[in-house]
Amino acid sequence: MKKLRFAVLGTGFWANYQIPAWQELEGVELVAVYNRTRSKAETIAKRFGVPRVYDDVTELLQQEELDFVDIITDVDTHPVFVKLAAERGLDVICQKPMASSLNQAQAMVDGCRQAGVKLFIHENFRWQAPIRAVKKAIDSGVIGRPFKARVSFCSGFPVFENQPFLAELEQFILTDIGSHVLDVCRFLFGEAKSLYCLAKRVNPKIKGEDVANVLMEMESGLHCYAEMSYASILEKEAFPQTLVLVEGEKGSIWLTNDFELKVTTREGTTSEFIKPDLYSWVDMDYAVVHSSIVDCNRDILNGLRGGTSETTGEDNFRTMQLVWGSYQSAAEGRVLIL
Ligand code: 89Y
Repeated sequence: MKKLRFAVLGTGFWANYQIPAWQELEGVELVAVYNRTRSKAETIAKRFGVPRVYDDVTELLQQEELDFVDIITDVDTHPVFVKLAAERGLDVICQKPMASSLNQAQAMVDGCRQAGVKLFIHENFRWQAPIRAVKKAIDSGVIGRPFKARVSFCSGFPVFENQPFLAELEQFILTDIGSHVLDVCRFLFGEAKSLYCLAKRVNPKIKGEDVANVLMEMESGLHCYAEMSYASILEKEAFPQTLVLVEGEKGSIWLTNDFELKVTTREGTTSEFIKPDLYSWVDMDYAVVHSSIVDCNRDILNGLRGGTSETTGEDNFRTMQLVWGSYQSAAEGRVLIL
């Protein structure tokens, strides 16, 4: 099978993991990297054996013969890079969060559709092994029909040390973590029909909100509480785990700290540990996220090759509606009917 040739745009923190995750897969070839600071692109190219380096995106797109681009830049540049790639007829993968407004996200989806190219969003949390195990347990029917759930990402991890620009975002936790957590809610429980959000900033040194609580009624009737915080000093620091409690008519499923998955019915509780694959290149602080990048990329590669993929632009737009709907609900202090 012909290898798909691609370029990576953006060589910051996440490129250090997305590139080796691609290198775990057959059938793709990374031929060039771009960064506006050339030396950063050179460092990454050297580390991962990438043949060519650019500090001008247009020049890269003119010079290289590509099948797709993987955009791993900060959110502000997503619309412009997606547009440039789509205009050249290239399929596009774009890092989450898709865009810094719902209008921009809509324009990206529409633009790619009109250009006849595929758009995928690199949304990896739903690909984490423990989250997949929760989904499998729900689908097995062991707890019966789920009626209530809590999906939590609450941490005191010094996230601004690795990703300093996060402290500068006017809209922080709902875009950065909400885009993951609300996507996990959709993956596990389907679409939401209403939501109510409360948000606040606790850390005075950052610009945006670092606490958000979103209560949704899903189309199935399930009540889903998504809580996220980077101001939580807890007995057990869980970063970067998403903890999930699902209650059903016949029992409950609890994904708790250290990847422990417990299933409780009237007969008692069973427990197993769903650990992520530990590739040599993962940063142990982020292991469960970094490992899931391989599975996310594999699924997108299937989509690029003409099969299906879960995290298309259209699908992720629905997650974006929850993110931006949460801001609207918090600002207006009301339940939003979706
Ligand atoms: O940017 C975020 C992400 O995608 O996963 C965790 C993170 O690095 C910090 O919140």
